[in-house]
Amino acid sequence: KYTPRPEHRFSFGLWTVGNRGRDPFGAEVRPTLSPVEIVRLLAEVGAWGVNFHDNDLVPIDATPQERDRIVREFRQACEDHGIVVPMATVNLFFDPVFRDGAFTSNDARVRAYALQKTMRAMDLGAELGAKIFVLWGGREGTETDGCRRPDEAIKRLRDAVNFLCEYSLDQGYDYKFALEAKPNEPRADIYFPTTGAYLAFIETLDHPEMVGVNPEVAHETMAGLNFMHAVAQAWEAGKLFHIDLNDQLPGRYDQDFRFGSANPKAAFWLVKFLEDVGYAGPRHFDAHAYRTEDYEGVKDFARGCMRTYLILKEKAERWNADPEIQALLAEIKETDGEAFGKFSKETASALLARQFDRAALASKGLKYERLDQLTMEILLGVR
Ligand code: GLT
Ligand code: MN
Ligand code: MN
Ligand code: MN
Repeated sequence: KYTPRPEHRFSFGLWTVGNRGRDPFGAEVRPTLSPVEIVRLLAEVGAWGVNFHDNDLVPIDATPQERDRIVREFRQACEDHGIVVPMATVNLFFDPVFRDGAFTSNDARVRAYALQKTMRAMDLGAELGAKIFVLWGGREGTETDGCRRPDEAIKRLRDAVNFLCEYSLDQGYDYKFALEAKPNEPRADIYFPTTGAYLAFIETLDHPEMVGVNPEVAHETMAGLNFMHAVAQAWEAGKLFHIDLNDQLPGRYDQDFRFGSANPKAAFWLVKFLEDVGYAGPRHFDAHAYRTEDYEGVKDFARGCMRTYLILKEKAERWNADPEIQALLAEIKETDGEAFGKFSKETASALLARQFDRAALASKGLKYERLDQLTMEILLGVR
């Protein structure tokens, strides 16, 4: 019953299950898996899709011949195992050339190289069927703000995204771009620290309809924010093009934990939101296994992400069908009639003349304690 199926649209990046457990204080603990081996692993655990950065698949120094062979073998593996490629992205953070940014670098040659690398990554993704292109500007930020004015960085990013939208149209790729925010790490401060910042930026682009967001649980949580609220704003704006699911405790380093493992209640509200509104895009797990694990443990990790999602989805159905919860919601809704309607001279003067019994309005208990306890009892498995 909690078995992942293709219609659940669960995807993983090559860099997630392929993560070798290196951290700033220690070396890799797991051997390299080739992209083909990763596809096999994903099929074994029941995933639907695989995503990649250009260099997760094709090394940065590969020859054109090597590139073609790698792509051929990868495509074959995907076909053999029934795995699709919903999303592709570009690595603009690992190579030292990007140490002070890619699209926002002060060096015009670095900005040009970043754009070239991204166009090639778009070619690669399109060749394998990707329709979503994620841009995460991990190095677009600062340690010292002496280096450039942040508004200059914003203009440079706008120029780059505008160029890439035109390239996608010109090539007939039909990409939707999804911008991914993060407040810090690896830079001390990254530009566009939150999903909301990107939502405002998108409206200033030449083709806002082609660009949305890719919110990540960990990133909004690192900023101390309510992730589900950010997702809801993106959804309401028609901009939830992709989502990165994982988990994170606030105030820590970038943890990328198994989905639902740090704050299952927040994960519940998130799953309930996505399912209630009918989000139809990929459920991408941008997370990795603990450094204590071998590849059997990596499978436990990947299965756990999907299983927790499906358990929480079932809990959301249970919540929606619970008579006591529904009775409480109906009671809350009773006081939720039309507030003021559309503006007209008449509605405004009627509103100005209306009398309110503030004390009465403020005196009724809202029963949210009961509502939340019932939620907890569903989550804790006694209801
Ligand atoms: C990196 C980062 C993620 C981004 C990936 C896409 S790479 O792992 O931590 O949040 O989604 O570039
Ligand atoms: Mn991340
Ligand atoms: Mn991410
Ligand atoms: Mn992370």
